Amino acid sequence: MDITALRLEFPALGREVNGHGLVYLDSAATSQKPRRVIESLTRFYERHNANPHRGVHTLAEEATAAYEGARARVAAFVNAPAPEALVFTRNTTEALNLVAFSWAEANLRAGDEILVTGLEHHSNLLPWQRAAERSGAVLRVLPVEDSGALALDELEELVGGHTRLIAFSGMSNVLGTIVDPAPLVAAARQVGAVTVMDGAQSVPHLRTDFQALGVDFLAFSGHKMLGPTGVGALVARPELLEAMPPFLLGGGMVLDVGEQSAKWIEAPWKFEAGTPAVAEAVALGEAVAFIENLGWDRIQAHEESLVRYALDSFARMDGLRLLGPTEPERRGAVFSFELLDRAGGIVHPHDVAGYLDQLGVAIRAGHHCAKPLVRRFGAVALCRASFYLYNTEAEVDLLIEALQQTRKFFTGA
Ligand code: C6P
Repeated sequence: MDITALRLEFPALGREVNGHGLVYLDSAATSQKPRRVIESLTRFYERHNANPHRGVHTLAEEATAAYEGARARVAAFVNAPAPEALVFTRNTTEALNLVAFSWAEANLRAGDEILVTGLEHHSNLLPWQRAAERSGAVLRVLPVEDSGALALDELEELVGGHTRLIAFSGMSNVLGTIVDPAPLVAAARQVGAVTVMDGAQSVPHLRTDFQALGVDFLAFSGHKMLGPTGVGALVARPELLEAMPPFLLGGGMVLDVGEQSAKWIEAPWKFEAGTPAVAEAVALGEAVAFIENLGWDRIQAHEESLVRYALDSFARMDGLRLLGPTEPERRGAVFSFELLDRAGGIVHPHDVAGYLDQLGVAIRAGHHCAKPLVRRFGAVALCRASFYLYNTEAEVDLLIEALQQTRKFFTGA
């Protein structure tokens, strides 16, 4: 992959920050966008802007065709069974809430059980806490081992006749752990439970085949995979979507409305009440075309070699505690760590991130919206560097140099 040429397609990567060329290592929070995606937003607003599914004039027809074309493109990208199996949402969070409200309202009863894992982002935990509260169901948690892997040997004990739903993320946004859905899907099938996969971190980095995975629901966000903010997706088995009541109610999702009652249109449109993020959906279609043109084999090979290189580099650095799997094949390019002083104390992650920013290096610091997981590893906050297809080994070197300088500044080490 010609990374130098590729990087030129991302205008933001050419920026200077505090007198240094930007080293952007925060793609797990949101990725940068290629010019092709940015231009597709402008093109839509300049030429085709209208409200889809609500008009017969030319621009309205064009907007509808562009929006539905984007649905077909994004659905094919994850091998959904049909375009109609994909509901456009604002992001992963909204997609997961949709399931936790709509599916749960129709299916969960007191005494039922929901299983989540200890790796979850708040977006795949809080909606299930609420669903449990509302229905009287019990929320159980599959623990995480010290290695960052799920404690799968506890699955048999935690999944039983009362389990109705298993929710898990495809890749941890903190530890980088890649989760194999197969044992979770198999356990759910044995007891007739449904599975919900949070693909916020996995879909941008790993080829994803919804049908081959065998999950029932898959959620992801456009903005973490080169697309714009404000659009994401829920992919689901069509028969589940058909049986679920709508989550939000309003314009664009009704067959008929009386003063006291209403009837819905079919899925996915019954879940898309109100004017959708049309330009953003179209731009997400451009983002997936960009990824497909690059090719998954090349993208994954590049990221795998970055993971190996970064793991070696972190291992050679003094005073750094890295969390998550140490085997490169079991993790993505998301690295959470602590910088230690000579007495084994911790340099506060916000100090580290602030100092790195002075050197042009953008990382994230904090609890990464996964407080129970961060606490599980004895921390309240962590530094996190996350890489994507446009990052280079030279940027790993720049990060390590900048971290050494940071450690020296704060600890004298
Ligand atoms: N994680 C991060 O810096 P939204 O915000 O809805 O697009 O995605 C939510 C979400 C859900 N699951 C996982 C595993 C995630 O990593 C995220 C978003 C960002 O780690 C922002 S907190």
